[in-house]
Formats: sequence, structure tokens, C-alpha cells
Amino acid sequence: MKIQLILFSLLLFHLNTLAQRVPNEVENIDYLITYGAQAALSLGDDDHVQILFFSVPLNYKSPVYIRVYDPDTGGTHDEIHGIVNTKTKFSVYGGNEAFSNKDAQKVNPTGKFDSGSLLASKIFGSESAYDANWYTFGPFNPLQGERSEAIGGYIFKLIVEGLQGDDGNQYRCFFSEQPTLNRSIEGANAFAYEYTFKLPKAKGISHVYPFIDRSVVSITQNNFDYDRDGSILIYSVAKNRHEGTTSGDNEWAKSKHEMKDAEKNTTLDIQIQKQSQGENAMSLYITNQYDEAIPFFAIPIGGPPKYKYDLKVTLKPSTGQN
Ligand SMILES: [Ca+2]
Ligand SMILES: [Ca+2]
Ligand SMILES: [Ca+2]
Repeated sequence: MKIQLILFSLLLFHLNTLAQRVPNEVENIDYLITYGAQAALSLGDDDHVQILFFSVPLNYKSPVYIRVYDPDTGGTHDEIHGIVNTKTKFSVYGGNEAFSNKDAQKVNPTGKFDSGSLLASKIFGSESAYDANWYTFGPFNPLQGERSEAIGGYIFKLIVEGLQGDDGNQYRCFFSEQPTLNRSIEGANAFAYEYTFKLPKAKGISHVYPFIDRSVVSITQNNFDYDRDGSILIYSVAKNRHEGTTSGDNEWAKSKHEMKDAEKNTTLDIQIQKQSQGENAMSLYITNQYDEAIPFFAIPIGGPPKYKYDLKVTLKPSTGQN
């Protein structure tokens, strides 16, 4: 990723009023979901592993905390199949290669995806103490993260693994400067190369916000188990409602979209426009022309894109001919 530090700092400066919830309010996704290892892929989770990155600015000196809401499986907020028998492991990594190892930036957990130094780890089963409640990892010194000049920050990695069972563990995270409260860290953000998430029950629009750097000439959006529950549409400064291909049950679908010069160094808005009112979990990732995954950010860099209508077209006088 070749995102420039200056760009990053400037843009984040304008966005730090948004809270560092993952998934974020602006994504309109309430919960990430990771299923136990024995859950059928047809439920929507292609690999039973979720990897999130949290970035804290280089000049930030205070301790940081990764807080997880409802890390257990059972009780409220989870997708239970039969008896509750799912165990999920949450692990926080920092240090060298936690982020920069290429395996950590892939969409499938292979090779050294768990690179870096393990800073904290906990396995959650069905535990009422953490049902509809928070568990806090940390404190972490920002220096325990991996320093990244490209991101302009220290990076922590959270790996969530569905170890056993067949239920879906729904949860969300908050990157906080406090252990017992959710308080945003100025200039911090979170990103991922793949999300497995539960769409809100109500019909509506969810968003994923990949950042398109200068090297990207085309993207491919890949979605799994969307159950053809509406449309997947791409918006940007230069795209207004470009249709993406949608997947059915237990299958992948993908579509390729060219990137124009105007879209370099901007954020895309991948909109998932859900039609049904039912439960639906799915997985999604975006790759560039080299088949490398493109990160998407909980807080969209530069804010959600606004399509710029071409004034030259709208002001051109009509010739009266077809
Ligand atoms: Ca079960
Ligand atoms: Ca849960
Ligand atoms: Ca699904």
C-alpha cells in the first residue's frame, strides 16, 4: 500500500469526529460475524477467520485498548444453531511484520497471516459475563504496534478465529483510549482486507470504503453468499451507481471495474443495497489488477465520495438530433 503520509494525516484530521467502532456507523453494519469451524460455508463465512488492523498516529503516546462487544457466543446478538457449542479466539498482534507481512494482507488465512508478536489472546465460549458486554484487550503502548510509514502510524492486528462449533459469533470492536469506556483516539482508524459481516435485518444500504491509491487501474469486487439479496453498487467521484455482480447462496461472484484518473487517491463507496428483511451474513473483499487485496477503512479516508456530475455535459446545448 503506497498511501502517502501527508495525505493520510490531512484527511484523518477532518474525520476524527467519527468514532472508531468496527464495523463503523458510517458503514451501516452492526456486527461482524465469525462462525465456528464446523459451521457450513453456506451460512456466509468463507474461512471462519476475521483479520482487522487498527492504526494509531505516530505522535500518539498514551496507552490504547481494543475493546470487543459481545465476544462470547450465546445469549443475545449471536446466530445459534442447535445447542451453543462455539468457541472463538481473539488474538492481538504487534511488532515487526504484524501488518507488513504479505500473508497478513491476504484474503485467506494462509502462511504467516498471524505474523508479528502475540500481545494478548483469549478464547470465548458461551459466557454470560461477556454477553452483550465488553471485554477489553490492553493497555498497549502504541510503540508495541508495527510502525508503518505508509499508513503514518503504529498498527495492531486482531485475529478472530472460530475454533469449534457451528454457531455464528456476532461482535463489534472499538479502538479506545480508555479501558472501560469507548473513547476515540484522535487520528486513529481501522481497516481490513476482507470482512465477514451480518447485514442489518431491515432492508437498507450498507457500505464498504476501499481507498484507491495511484497504482490501481482496476478493481474487482468479490462477494460470497449474498443470497442475491438486492444490489451491490459502486459509487465514487466518477461513478454513479455502477452495478457489481451479486452472489447467490454459498457461492462467490465478482465483477471488475476500471478506475479513472479522477478516482486515484480517493475512496470508493461499495454499497450493498439489501432488499429483504431477513438475516443475511456475507463476506466481501476487493482486489486490484495484480490480484492483491485493497484495504477498506472503517472511517472512509476523505469521507464518503461524492459523485461529480460533468458540467460540460449538462450545459451543452441540445442539437435536437439523436
Ligand atoms: Ca451450535
Ligand atoms: Ca457474540
Ligand atoms: Ca448469506
